Amino acid sequence: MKSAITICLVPEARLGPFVFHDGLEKGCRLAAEYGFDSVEVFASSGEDPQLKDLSGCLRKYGLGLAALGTGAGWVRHQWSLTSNEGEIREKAKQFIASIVDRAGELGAPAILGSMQGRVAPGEDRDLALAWLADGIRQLADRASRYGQVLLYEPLNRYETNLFHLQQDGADWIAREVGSNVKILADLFHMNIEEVSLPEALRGLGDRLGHVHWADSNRRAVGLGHTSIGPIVEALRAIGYEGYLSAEVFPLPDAETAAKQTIESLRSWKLVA
Ligand code: LER
Ligand code: MN
Repeated sequence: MKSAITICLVPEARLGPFVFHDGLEKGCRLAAEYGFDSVEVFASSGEDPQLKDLSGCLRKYGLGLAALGTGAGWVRHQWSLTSNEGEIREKAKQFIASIVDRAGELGAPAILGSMQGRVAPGEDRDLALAWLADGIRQLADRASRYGQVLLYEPLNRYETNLFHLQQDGADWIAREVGSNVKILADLFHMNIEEVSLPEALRGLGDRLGHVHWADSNRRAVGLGHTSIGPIVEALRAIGYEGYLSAEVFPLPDAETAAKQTIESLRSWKLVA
């Protein structure tokens, strides 16, 4: 498996669950210093000027790009693929598409998390899911131009009313959307929703495409109460070889969160 750590380039998400918030250069330098294989970047948009420096930064520090997040479209504009305004859904799709392009050019996938949105009050759930399926299909198709998948992330009940359980999300994708989408399993959301984290991961099998490596309280793994051993066993049992990415709060500070994360990955022999 491969290690990753999050860098947030969006001032409005300063309080969000990302480890590094002080620019791309410093985030990449620290990621490399702590021994991470790669970074996951949360940018303002596909046109974020800082993304122009990304490939140079990755090269300079010998890092890979694990994924690009798309949630800034929600944080900054409240756009989503399930808005009941067609114009907003279109803006959401274009926003994500541009990040799919930037990620694809750098050989990485984009993440559909917060931008999935939710069924609006009074709106028909089946209609909202049809909009979502339509959006995901188009974006997954776009990702395929770069040989990439789209990562779909089930979120906890406080962030969406669409899919909370890994299996529900993955089954719906298989049934209604089709291929070229993998599931992003965020251990923080799973801790709120799943009966058993390891069983949910086993159930995903090769549909698992990315992991947000977070403890129960969304701190670095080891600083909460999630039982990691059975999760590690499950990841090995399904032959997962992708990224374990620290999407956690910089608590008590970014350096400690980074150090604790890489130590957790090494102590379970998940990375070298
Ligand atoms: C949001 O809570 C989250 O987990 C992100 O990865 C989604 O964009
Ligand atoms: Mn996440």
